[in-house]
Amino acid sequence: MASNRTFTMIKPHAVADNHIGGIIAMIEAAGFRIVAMKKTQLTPALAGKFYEVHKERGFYGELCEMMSSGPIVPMILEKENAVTDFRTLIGATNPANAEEGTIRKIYAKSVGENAIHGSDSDENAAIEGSFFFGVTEQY
Ligand code: DGI
Repeated sequence: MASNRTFTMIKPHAVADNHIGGIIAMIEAAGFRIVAMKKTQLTPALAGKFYEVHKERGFYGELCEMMSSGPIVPMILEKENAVTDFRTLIGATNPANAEEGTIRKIYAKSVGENAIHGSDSDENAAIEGSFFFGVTEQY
C-alpha cells in the first residue's frame, strides 16, 4: 500500500521572491494537509548530505550552493497517494517540460532553480522528512 505522506521544500529563490504563500495555497488547494512545516536554512554541508545520491552528477556543487543560498521551507504533507500526486502537482524537473498549471511551470526559473522539491518514493519521503523533523513535530 502506498504511504500517505511525502516531503517537500520550497527552494531559496522561491522563498526570496515571496512565493511561500502562493505555493502553499496550491498545495492545500490540491488536497494536501500540512503535517510539519518550518523556515530554516541549510549549510552547504547539510545540502550535500541531503542530495548525496547526486554526488557524482555534474550539477552537484551548483545544487548544494543553490540549496544553501537562503532560507527554505521544508514540509511533510499528507494525502492519499501523496508521493505520486505531489510529483504530478509540482511538474517536471525542468520547467520547460512541466505541464501548465504545475507549481514548477508557474514558479521555477530554470532546471536548477525549480522552486520546489518533491520526494520520489515512499522510502525517500520518510528519510527526507526525518532529516528535518522529529516525531514530536509531525501532527
Ligand atoms: O526529483 P527532481 O527534483 O525533479 O529531480 P532530480 O532528483 O533529478 O534532481 C534533483 C535536483 O537537482 C533538481 O530538483 C534540480 C537539480 N538538477 C537536476 N538536474 C539538473 C539540476 N541542476 C542543474 N543545475 N542542472 C541539471 O541538469
